[in-house]
Amino acid sequence: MKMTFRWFGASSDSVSLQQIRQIPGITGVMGVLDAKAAGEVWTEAEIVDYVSQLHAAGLECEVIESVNVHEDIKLGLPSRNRYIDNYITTIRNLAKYGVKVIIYNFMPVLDWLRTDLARLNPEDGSYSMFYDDQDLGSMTPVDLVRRTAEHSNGFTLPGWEPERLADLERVMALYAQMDENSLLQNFTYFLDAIIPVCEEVGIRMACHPDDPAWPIFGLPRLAHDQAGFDRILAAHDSHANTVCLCTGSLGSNVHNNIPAMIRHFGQMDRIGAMHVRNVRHLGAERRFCESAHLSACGDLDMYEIMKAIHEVCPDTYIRPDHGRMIWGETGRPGYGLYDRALGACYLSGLWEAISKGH
Ligand code: CS2
Ligand code: MN
Repeated sequence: MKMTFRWFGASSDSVSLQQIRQIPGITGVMGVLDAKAAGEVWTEAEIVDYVSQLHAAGLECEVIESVNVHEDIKLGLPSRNRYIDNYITTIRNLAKYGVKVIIYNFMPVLDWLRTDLARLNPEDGSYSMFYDDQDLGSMTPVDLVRRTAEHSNGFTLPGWEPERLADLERVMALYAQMDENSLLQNFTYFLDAIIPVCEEVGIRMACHPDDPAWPIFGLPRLAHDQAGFDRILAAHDSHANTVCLCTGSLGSNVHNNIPAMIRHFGQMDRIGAMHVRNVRHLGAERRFCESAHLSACGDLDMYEIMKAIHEVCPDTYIRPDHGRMIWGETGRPGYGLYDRALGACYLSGLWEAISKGH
């Protein structure tokens, strides 16, 4: 297992590389060129610049999260071929500098989404991200995007880049006629083009689940349960076509059994990376908040999760995912330092206990 931490780059993150390096057990970063719009080539010069900052800080950069997929690829528009060519160039460039895994998602229009980015937990004064399907029902996508941008403390959230959202209504309309099967066809077209290149250069693509783990705003979504990921993996059967198994995203849906999913995809050798965090279900089925990482704080059994990873994919990359805001920290929602650092140490502790108990 390699314990890593997400980092958005010197000008886009409130956390420094030195702070990350000082978290016990962290050996690398899941990195990104944050300024890049979906569809643009990541040049070698830009990659070298980024990776060498990490190396100078004593951190590895074997995982990138994310190279975002241009909307025209998901929509299957004729212009997709140009963006797929660019994606392939980026894959080749990243492979030259030691990258082994690229995390991405294939969610139409929106990346992960919450109805409240900073909900007070009255019992301890911390703030968590929160989702309630009933609240979502009373908002339009434009309302939601506006609220998200207003409450992001000046940061652009991953996948919520302004250029993608400026023409939100137009893009939403393009999906109006699209069902899951057509989206899967477009996904397959993309995988058929990129996966052979990944095999050639030694990169694994890891698809991140839909978050929350169900369809929203009537958009087709494919990646929120075991059957959905089975279809994605079968769409182009290759060792390079893998899952980024995010426990908190999949765990938002009470019907997903996370340790069982880890065993299922791990035994197939199709887990490219893990995001490990907890979630607390709040009574109604589609209502939850992000809790601290400990099993006792949420509804996922983190010991069982780490045990399943230990059993079926012990060499995978792991990172703590979203943290709460604690100790007065302000920063990019979900991506402060303190709670994620606590999460990383807790996960490393579980790992040590599991390893020694074997
Ligand atoms: C991340 C996602 O912050 C998160 O929850 O897990 O933004 C993830 O990076 C993307 O969906 C992957 O493309
Ligand atoms: Mn995640």
